[in-house]
Amino acid sequence: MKTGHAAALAPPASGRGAIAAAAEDENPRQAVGDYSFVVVASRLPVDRVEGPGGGPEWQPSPGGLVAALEPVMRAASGAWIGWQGAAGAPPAPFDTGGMHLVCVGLSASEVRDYYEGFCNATLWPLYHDVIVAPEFRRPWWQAYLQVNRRFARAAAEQAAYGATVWVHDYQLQLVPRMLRERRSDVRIGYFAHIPFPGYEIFAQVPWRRQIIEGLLGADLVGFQRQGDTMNFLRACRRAAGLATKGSLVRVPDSAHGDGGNAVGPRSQPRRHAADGFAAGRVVGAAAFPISIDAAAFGELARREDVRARAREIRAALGEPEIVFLGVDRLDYTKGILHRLTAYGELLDEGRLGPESVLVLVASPSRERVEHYRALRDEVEVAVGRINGEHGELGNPPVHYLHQSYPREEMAALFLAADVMLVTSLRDGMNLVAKEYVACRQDETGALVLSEFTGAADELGSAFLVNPHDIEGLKDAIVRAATVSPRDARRRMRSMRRRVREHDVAHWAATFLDALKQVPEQGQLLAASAP
Ligand code: GDG
Repeated sequence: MKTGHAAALAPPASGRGAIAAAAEDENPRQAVGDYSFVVVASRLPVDRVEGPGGGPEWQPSPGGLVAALEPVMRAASGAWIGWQGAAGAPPAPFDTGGMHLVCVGLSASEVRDYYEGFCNATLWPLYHDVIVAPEFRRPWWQAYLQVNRRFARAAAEQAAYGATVWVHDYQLQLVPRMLRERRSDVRIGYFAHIPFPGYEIFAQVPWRRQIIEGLLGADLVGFQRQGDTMNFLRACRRAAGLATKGSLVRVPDSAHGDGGNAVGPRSQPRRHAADGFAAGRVVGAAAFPISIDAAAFGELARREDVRARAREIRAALGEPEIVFLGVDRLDYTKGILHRLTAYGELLDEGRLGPESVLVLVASPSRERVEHYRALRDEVEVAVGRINGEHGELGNPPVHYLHQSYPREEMAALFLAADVMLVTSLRDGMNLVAKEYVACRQDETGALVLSEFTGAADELGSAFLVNPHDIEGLKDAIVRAATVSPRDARRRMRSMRRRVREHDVAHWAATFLDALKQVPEQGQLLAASAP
C-alpha cells in the first residue's frame, strides 16, 4: 500500500531506477519493497491465539504502543514489522485489518538476552531513573545489535522507494542508523515511548555512543516530554561530541564511525543544512506527547452494555460510596506499592473507612524477569496485609486483579471509578490517565496523577502528586475523594478538552508533518508540547 503523506514522498518516475542502482552498488542484495509507510515496533499489533479448529488466529493485542498506533495504521494501511511475542520461527507475512504484518523471529536465547535482558533488565530500568539497578552484560548487548539488525533488514525489504519508516521505542534504538545504511532514500522517524534519562544516568551505559549514533540515523527523533528532548540533546553533545543548535543535531559524516561494533558503511549522502549551521546531516529532536483514540473511548463509554457493566461492578463491590481504581501493567515504574502504602495508612488512620474500596488491576507483565516476579510478591503481600487488617467477611478494602481484560471491561471500570489513581515513579506518558478522562462524559470523577508522568504536563487540572511523598499522596487521595461536584466538573472539563483536542491522530499527524520538514527546512517546527 501506498497512500497518505507517503504519496508526497514518491520519487519522480526516473528516480527509482537511479536509487535502485545506487542501492545495488552499496548492497546488491537489498531489494526495494512495496510499502510507502512502514511501522517498525518491538511487537506486532496482534497476538497469536488458537482458533476453534486448532489453527492459529490473530487477535488485536492490548498495550500502550498498540493502543496508540492501531488507529493510525488502519487509516494509513501500511506495513507493520514486529515480533510475535514468543520464541520460534516467524509465520509468513500476512494481511489483517488493513495492515501488512511482517513478523521478525527471535530465538529462545535472543528472547532471554535481547528482550528480557538488554531491553527489560538494562534499558527499561536505566531509562526509568534506575528505580531498580540496570544490569550491563556484554552478551545482551551483542543480542541487541543482532536483533536490531534483523529489524532494520526487514524494514529495508518492505519500504518502497522514498518511503516513510517510523521506528518505535527503546527496543529498536539502533534501527534508524542500520536502516539508513541500507536505504539512504527513506525518511526515518523514531519515537521514544519511554523517558530519556538525564545524562548522569544515561552515561552509565557502556554503549552510550553507539545508542546515540543509532538514534541519529533518523531524520527526526521524538520524545514524550520536552525534558526528555533536552536530556537527549545533552547526550548527543556529551556521549557523541556532536554540536546541537536549538532542537537540531548536526551529524557530520565522520560521526558515523564503526564505534567498535561495525554496522556497515555509511551511505547517507552529505548535505548542507539550510541555515548554514554546518555541513552534514541534520537531525531534529522534539517532544510529541502521545495520546489515545479519545473518540473511540467516548463511544465505548456511551454503550449501554458498558454502562450496565459499570453499574454491575459497583453492585458487586457492595455499592461503596467511593470506588478508587488503579490500572497498570504490573511494573515497578508504576508506583503500585506507594499507592498501597498510602491507601493502607489512610485506612489505619481512619481517614478512609468501609465506605470506600480500591480496585487494583495489575495486568501480568514480563513475568520471566526477576524484578517483576519480586514485585508481584511484594504487591500481593501488601494487598494481603491491608485486607487482613481492614477487611470484613465478604468485604475486602482492596480488590486485586492480576489479569488482563477486554477493552469494554476497562471502560466499564473507568466508568465505575470515582477516583483514578496514577502514581507512577516515572512514566513516558501514561495512557490510562487519558483513557479515564476520555470515558468521563458526564464530567464527574477525579484523577490523582503523578507529576512524573508525561500526562502531568497536559493534565494540570488533575490532583498532581509526588508519589514518593506518602503524606502528600494521602492528602491528595482524600482531597480527590471529597472534591466538590463543582470543582470536580471544572477539573474534568478542562482535562477532557485537552484529551479530545490532542488525540492520537493529532499526535501522529504532528509527528509525521514534522518528519516531512526535516531537514530541508533547516529548522524544526515547534512540536505540540504544551
Ligand atoms: C508505554 C510507556 C506510554 C493495561 N491493562 C490492560 C489494558 N491495558 C492498556 C491500558 C493502556 C495501556 O495498556 C498501558 O499504557 P500506559 O501508557 O499506561 O503504559 P505502558 O504499557 O507502560 O506504555 C507509557 C505508552 O507506552 C505509550 O507511549 O504512555 O509511558 O511506558 O492503554 O488501557 N488494556 C486491556 N486490558 C488490560 O488488562 N484491554
